[in-house]
Amino acid sequence: MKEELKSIEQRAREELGSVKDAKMLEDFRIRFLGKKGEITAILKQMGRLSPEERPAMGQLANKIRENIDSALTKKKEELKAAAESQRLKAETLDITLPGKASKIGRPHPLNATLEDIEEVFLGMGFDIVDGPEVEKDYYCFEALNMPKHHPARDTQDTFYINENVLLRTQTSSVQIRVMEKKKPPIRIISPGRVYRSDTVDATHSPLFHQIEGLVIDKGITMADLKGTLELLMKRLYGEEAKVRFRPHHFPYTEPSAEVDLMCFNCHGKGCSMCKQEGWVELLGSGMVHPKVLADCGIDPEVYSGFAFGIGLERITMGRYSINDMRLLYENDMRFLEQF
Ligand code: 2NL
Repeated sequence: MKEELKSIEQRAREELGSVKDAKMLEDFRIRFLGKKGEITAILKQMGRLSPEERPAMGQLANKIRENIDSALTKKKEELKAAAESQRLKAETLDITLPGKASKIGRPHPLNATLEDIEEVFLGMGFDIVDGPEVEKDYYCFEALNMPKHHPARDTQDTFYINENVLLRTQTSSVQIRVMEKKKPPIRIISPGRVYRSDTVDATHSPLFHQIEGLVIDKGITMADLKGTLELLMKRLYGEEAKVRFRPHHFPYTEPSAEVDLMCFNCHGKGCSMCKQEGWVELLGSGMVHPKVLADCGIDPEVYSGFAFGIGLERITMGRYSINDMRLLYENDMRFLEQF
């Protein structure tokens, strides 16, 4: 029996040497140390021994069980360490490999211009307001002194949903909604998408963007309009920017003026960039028509105000010397990465 135990220990040590993974180790444990294992089988035969022989044999069996068990524990740790170092080896970082450059985004030129304009007006205490793009014709035309049959309402120029609902052609509609609800003083800008039934070319798109502005209070004059827009242009184009106000006509303002910027290229002399004009048209503006105020419930005898409309695409194209509007919508990275 003693020899059998010794030979079990001998075999156990040999076999443990060829154990390669956790599964083999578990098989090994069951075979030698398990309830139906070899050591247990020997212990079951103890009954055959004389009472004097039993304690020594029992001790030896237990000793061998402990030896095998501690060899197994050691093997278990070795396997664990080997697996760990295998894992670390597989995960090794090659810090000499060139990194992947992370592409950092940037504002689209239209958004960059919009954000700059918003900042100037926020600095002057204006609120930024939003409104529906699908609009009633009342807010887009009627309330702006363009009654039915006004030429600006031609279906050639406007996308109608039905007789009374359309895609807004300017964001003045948002400002009418504010005037209806809020009493002066009012200082707002309303940026957003607007729609016209135009065919796409270098300077036209059926969807474009506008920023309208409106100031209503007691004692507002054309001087406030000029001061505000001059400041905007100096902030956008630099202190040396020169603007001029040229008489114009809009149904919703009286008097009305278009605002031109002196050509940066020729300083007013005329060149190919300004089509020999010396000046480039930037935006339309004027003093809000008394009828527009009255229709919104604002007494034109007490209050006056100015308004203006800026085409975001036009300002952006001028600012970055972009000669084709379509570039602003195509999302070609080769174009956008230049800004
Ligand atoms: C342009 C420039 C303009 C306005 C928009 C406006 C808004 C209200 C009342 C009066 Cl609520 N006017 N906006 C004023 C002048 C010009 O847009 O070139 N439009 C065709």
